[in-house]
Amino acid sequence: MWETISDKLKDTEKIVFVTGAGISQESGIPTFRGKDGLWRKYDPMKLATIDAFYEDPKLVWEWYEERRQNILNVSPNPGHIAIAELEKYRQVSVLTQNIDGLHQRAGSKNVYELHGSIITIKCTVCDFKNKITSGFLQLPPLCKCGNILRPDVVWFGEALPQDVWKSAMIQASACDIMIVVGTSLEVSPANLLPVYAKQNGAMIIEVNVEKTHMSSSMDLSLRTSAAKALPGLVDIISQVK
Ligand code: BJW
Ligand code: ZN
Repeated sequence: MWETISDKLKDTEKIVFVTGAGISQESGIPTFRGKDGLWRKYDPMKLATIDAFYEDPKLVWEWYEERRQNILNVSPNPGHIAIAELEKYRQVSVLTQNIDGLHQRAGSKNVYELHGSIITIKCTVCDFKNKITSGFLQLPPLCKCGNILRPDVVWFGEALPQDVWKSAMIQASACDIMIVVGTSLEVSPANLLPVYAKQNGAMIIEVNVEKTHMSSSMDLSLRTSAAKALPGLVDIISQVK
């Protein structure tokens, strides 16, 4: 199998990774859907919409604070590290739906956070936006303008940050290979990125422990975990030329 891949990987310069919760699962961060997924335990409509936030900002903040603490206590795994390593050999961009910052902590430079970041806050009213540097004395925290601060993440029904989304579409449409890692591809518009890549003739490889509804459109599906598959895959890509 590796021989077939390496043959196809010759002459590929621009590599785009599209990543989802599955890549951070082996770091100890739960995914959303599937067996131990967050949405099995919690109702997304009560935690991940702006209406839910205004209904009970303290509850939503407590949930994000608990997740933020967990995220700060875990480390990037060999999957994140392999992607960062590939930057030494190829032009690499990471289009991630994750808000955990683990790609950046692994050393990746070109990371586009499609759904925002759990380590950033923004005001619900004014333009204030900043990194969270410590815990909060009260939840919900308040902005200097007196209004409620919120996590800088994208909830259901909200638009993705337009500059990030525009760049992501450009990267997806211009890559030679797209490697789709650990995402169910259930959530739009991020799940359009492989479609843009395919339309522009890129080879698409999926790394996922389970089949997704787009698996049949992939050029190759590696049915294994990100931390197991990516170091080997990246090794092959960096060696062929
Ligand atoms: C492994 C592994 C291992 C496990 N190794 N693999 C009907 C009603 C209302 C809305 C809609 C609707 N129909 C469509 C919509 C749009 C909606 C949507 O797509 N909903 C679907 C669920 C149906 N999308 C939106 O609302 C988006 N906005 C939008 O469309 O705006 C339109 C607009 C335009 C202009 C103006 C205004 C509006 C926004 C989507 C935001 C998603 N937000 C969340 C929460 C972010 C913050 C937070 O983390 O709390 O983002 S939801 C959640 O899902 C999170 C994720 O980023 C996202 C994707 O999940 P992901 O990463 O794919 O994770 P999983 O769990 O689904 O999959 C994990 C995969 O990994 C699995 O396949 C496993 O097998 C695999 N895996 N371990 C490799 N070790
Ligand atoms: Zn404000």
